[in-house]
Amino acid sequence: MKTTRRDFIKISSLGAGALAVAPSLKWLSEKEFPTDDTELKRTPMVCEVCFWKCAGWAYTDKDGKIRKLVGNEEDQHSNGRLCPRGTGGLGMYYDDDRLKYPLIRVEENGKQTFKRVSWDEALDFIAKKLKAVKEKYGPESLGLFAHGTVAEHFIHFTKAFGSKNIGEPAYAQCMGPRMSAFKLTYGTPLRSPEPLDMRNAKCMVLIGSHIGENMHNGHVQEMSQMVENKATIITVDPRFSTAASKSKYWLPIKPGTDIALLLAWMNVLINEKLYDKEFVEQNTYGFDELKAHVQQYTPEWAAGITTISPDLIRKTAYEMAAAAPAAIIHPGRHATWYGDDTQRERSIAILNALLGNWAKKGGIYQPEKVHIPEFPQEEFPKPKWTWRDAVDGRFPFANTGVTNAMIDISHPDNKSDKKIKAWIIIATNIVVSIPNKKRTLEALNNQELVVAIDTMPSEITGYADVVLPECTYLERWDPIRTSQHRKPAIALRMPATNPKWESKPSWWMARELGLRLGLEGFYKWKDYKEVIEWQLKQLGTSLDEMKKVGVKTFDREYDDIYVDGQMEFNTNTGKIELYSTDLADMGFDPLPKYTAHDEPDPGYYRMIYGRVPMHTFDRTMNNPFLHELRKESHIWINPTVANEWGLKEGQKIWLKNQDGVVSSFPSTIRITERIRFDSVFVPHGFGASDKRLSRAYGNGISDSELMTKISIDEIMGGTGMRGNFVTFITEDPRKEVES
Ligand code: MGD
Ligand code: SF4
Repeated sequence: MKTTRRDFIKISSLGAGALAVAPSLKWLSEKEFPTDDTELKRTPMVCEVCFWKCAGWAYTDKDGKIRKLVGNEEDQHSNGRLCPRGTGGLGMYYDDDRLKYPLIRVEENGKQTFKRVSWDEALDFIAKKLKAVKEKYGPESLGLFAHGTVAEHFIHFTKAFGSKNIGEPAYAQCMGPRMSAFKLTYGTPLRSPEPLDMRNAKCMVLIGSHIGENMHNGHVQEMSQMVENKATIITVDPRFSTAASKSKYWLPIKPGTDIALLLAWMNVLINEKLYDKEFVEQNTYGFDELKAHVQQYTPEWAAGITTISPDLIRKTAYEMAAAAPAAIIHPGRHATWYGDDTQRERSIAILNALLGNWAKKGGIYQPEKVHIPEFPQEEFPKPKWTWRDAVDGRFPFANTGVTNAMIDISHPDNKSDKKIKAWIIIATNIVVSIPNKKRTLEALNNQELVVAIDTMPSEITGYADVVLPECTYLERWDPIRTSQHRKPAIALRMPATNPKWESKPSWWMARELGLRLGLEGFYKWKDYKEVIEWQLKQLGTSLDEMKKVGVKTFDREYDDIYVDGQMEFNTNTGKIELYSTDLADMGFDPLPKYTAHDEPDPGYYRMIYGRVPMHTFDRTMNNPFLHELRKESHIWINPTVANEWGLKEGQKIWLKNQDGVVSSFPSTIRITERIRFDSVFVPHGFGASDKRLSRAYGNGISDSELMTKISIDEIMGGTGMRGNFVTFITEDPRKEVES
């Protein structure tokens, strides 16, 4: 099979119409919006606008039009209230830019374009290509990139096909270091939603985690409760974030030096005997080694590195100690910063242990979740190799597939016989979410088949051979939501209305492909609803009941949400490993150390990035309602820097990074004391480059584009992205090129 370079198809003839027609918001007018809920039918839903997965209700009118989305009162994730993004989620359904039909890349008059095809044509094409790839390279040569709930349908398909090469940016570009660090320290990765007993906490440290801007619904609510309770919040951030504005202490740390601060806090707690002695004696391993190790990391030493005064370091350590065990160092979520991220997360894990907050009220509680029984099927075949066998022993503590390792295995410079040769990409925009787009595209062009399954024509679809339009979460069945919480619970997502245009749910696509590839044994059902009905029955409930309640909460199996005394941990020593025996065995530092990171050249500033409350990554940027709330990114610049450069509030500028990469689009600047002089803040998700996204296209600077320097965390494979530096360009750089 020949692989050709895939030109990015910016706009197909099919998409052209959508460019001109922005969806009407008129239907939201008061006159049209029924105020009497009795006219509306309600259907249980689980929000997919972000990973928090709040459960709620979709209200539909007699014409099948979805009118509003609200939270389910019984749901622990939302407590009956959706966040603004969740409420605006129906914009995803109404977006006229949505993918409407299956598309196949063809060449016409020497130019690549997409041709509208039938579902049969698209699926037959994919099945034929997958068969050929399997025969030539083996089933393991299929790689899956996935994100969100729908990932499950194609994980099932990929395993049935015979491959376990499955990766999610939600791991190696997000919370992977945290999961690995907690697994190494406590024997369990801290999963989502993070079991933090914030509503009972007396003190919380947010270190690079900006609750309020990252809008993790349940946590935002619990943090509000903390503010009401007058609990002490300590925010460590180079930026005065919304969370910082609600905090007693803001520590404007020099970016990249967080480990130094964490080590100095350990030094104070240990040397001033403020740690929980009894807890540490009963439950931890390696305290003496830790004590000796942190002697060098005094607050005075850390002050020179972090720019936080020794007094403030001590004072904040005393605050934590006074509140312990009802004190939490929040482990954060997007943790892939500088390449030593597992060690930073280990420092956080260790500090929590010194506060003795594991399984304590106001600390980290013990969650429970419902185990959903598997629908009867054949056993998955055992692959001959996985990505782990192809990376020469790197990333030994990765808990799951490492996307960037999969890209390496897919790349033309991979000389081993273990190769990925076909990609399925579902619900993840990997050219934006995985840094180093150039390498991703080189690997993509080395594939014999690239399939993108999305609801929107996001950038990645422009590089696919086949684009399959998925209907939104409001139009389909999906796996029953089960996630850990104070009480185990399940929630139902079912269609509130029919799929628009020719979009289909991914369970249907996966099954249809499976049947074409002889995988009937893994699809012993016709409709996913059957699977859900069967599972609900095993759990002692029914579809009828779930349609009425949406969320069903069960009693806990164990009465151990909080535990006193000695506990057993799933580590080599059975204890919380302050000193990690696993890391020592594999030649990594068993105790976290501070390492200095590169500094910017004069005239350059560290690019830090983060969230805005009304958007989730880039997935919501084209949503007509959320776009109305926040259209453009604003680059935060300190007034001293702005003066030096003669920059004015509201001016549009371009950014150039240390490798000479210039942003495709400009952004408006915001001059504010709320950011340090050595950093520039770029909100993530803006600056879409696909014109088919008629609202999101070109609206600001894409942080991803400027991330050409990546620091790999060898412990688990995460891609540190905060080592990039930027400078300012005030004149349109394209004009210079044109003239
Ligand atoms: P999203 O941008 O939310 O996630 O990055 P991604 O995995 O790319 O969504 C990706 C795609 O899902 C969109 O194209 C959207 O249209 C599609 N989609 C939405 N709903 C559905 C659906 O129901 N079905 C299908 N098939 N598709 C759907 C997230 C990742 O990015 C994460 S988790 C983090 S924490 C990192 N954050 C980050 C950052 O802050 N900056 C930079 N530069 N990169 C980052 N990468 C990581
Ligand atoms: Fe939806 Fe908001 Fe909940 Fe995320 S936090 S699942 S966007 S309601």
